[in-house]
Amino acid sequence: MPRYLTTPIYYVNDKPHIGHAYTTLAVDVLARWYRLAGEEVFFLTGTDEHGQKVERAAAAAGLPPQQFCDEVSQAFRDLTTTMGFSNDAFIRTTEPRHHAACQALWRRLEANGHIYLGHYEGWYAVRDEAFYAEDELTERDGVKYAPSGAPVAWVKEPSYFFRLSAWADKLLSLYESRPDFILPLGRRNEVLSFVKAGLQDLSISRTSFSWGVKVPDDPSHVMYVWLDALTNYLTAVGYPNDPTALWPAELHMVGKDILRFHAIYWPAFLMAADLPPPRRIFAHGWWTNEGQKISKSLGNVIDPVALVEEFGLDPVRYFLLREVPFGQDGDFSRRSLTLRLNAELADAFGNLANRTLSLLQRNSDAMLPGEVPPDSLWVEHVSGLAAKVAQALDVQQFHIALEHIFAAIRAANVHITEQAPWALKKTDPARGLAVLRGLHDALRVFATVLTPFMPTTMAAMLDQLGVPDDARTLAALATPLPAGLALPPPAPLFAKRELPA
Ligand code: ME8
Repeated sequence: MPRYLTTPIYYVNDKPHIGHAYTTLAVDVLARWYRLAGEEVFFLTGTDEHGQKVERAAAAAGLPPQQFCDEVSQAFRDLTTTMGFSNDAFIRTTEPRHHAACQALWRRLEANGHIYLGHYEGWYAVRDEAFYAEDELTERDGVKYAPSGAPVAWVKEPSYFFRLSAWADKLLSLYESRPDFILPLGRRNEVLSFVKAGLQDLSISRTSFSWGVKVPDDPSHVMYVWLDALTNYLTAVGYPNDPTALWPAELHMVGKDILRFHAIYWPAFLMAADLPPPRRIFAHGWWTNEGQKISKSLGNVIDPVALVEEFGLDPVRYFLLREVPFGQDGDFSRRSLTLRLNAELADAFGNLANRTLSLLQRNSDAMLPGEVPPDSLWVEHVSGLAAKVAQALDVQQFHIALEHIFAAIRAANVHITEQAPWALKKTDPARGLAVLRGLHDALRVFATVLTPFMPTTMAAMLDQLGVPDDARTLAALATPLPAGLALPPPAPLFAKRELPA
């Protein structure tokens, strides 16, 4: 069965920023890694287009909601190209198939006795599209705020409810029986204490606006946008017609801000509809920009398109997953990005490749020398590398995967300096060629395991290494390239940049 991996579907109230690119990038690297390992993947992303927040944004833009959604959704689709994402599908919640899936799920929940009609009265934050209890709020200048900083307003209207209160015990046993259902563990513990404190029934419909999926048989209600949004993960795999082909999802990647919806509401909805919960929900941290919270009002939103234009796509992809332990919050700075590009990509890795390949041109007539005996110290760093990377990526630890790769690159740099193959040409040419062959083998491993992180640059490096297209997989690493393979002239792949002040 293909590995089904998802990103959140992004609100179309505003154009995409670096935070959105980050979540999808993480899933892209996983998807590319598993494909490189010969596995089938279904990688889904898309846009969340209903609800009061989007309805208001459309009104502010002076556009009919559908037209507004079409335009902003297209910007998210364009981002997948800008960032080199390899998603297999892109879902929009305004698609008719999604309305049908939501209504089918609603009917199932209703038939199973989990929905009742009542009256909602309480606090709601449109920015978060979330309900809050009184004791979660703080007050400033007469305005009440949710923990996220979003202002809340009092809502009073007829509403359908989902019997969430009945699911606390079943959720707790789900978390207990599957310790890696929510990662990282710190976040899992937060969810656990929230659920242990008791759950209230959830309002799942609204009557005060109309931009949403209509409740079956009661069109004066639209569904709560989170019930609608979460259902996208089922719609995309054919629910209700073909619900079992790809379900359950292997991984929902989300930001920490929306973990509660994914780890509490979503498994409860699914279990109530007799469907299995997903296998894992991973909540990553948030980026700040040069030490400041990223917000539109501060005017410091990072535009991924401009960033890629300035630094190049692969350095940006690399930096985002290298800089911060995945799961924790992190700070974006142009200085750290430049430092890593210069020191790690251009110096440590790029120079190693360039020196090795230039020496092979000169000392080996641009041909790959024969196989090297695995006697050198650094071989131990390289031979098990793919397995170490696989292990880290299976638990979404991108920074650990990259740390393993760069430890091996550092070892290879020590090796080339110690062996000095440029000098061996005169003193011991056979050994000189063996050293270069060993370095070539190592570079092939580095470029292969880095392909999911930096697909374009690593394809160019594999070209320079003369690796045939059909040998660019993890499995192919076990087969040495033939001696005599022609090596094209090398060119540097990473350009250093001035450090910003
Ligand atoms: O919440 N740092 O959509 P959304 C890191 N439609 N990640 C960030 C970020 C930051 N500063 N800012 C945003 C929604 N993100 C719902 C989801 S899913 C069924 C519905 C990322 O447009 C992070 O992944 O507000 C967060 O969860 C997502 O963008 C929220 O995007």
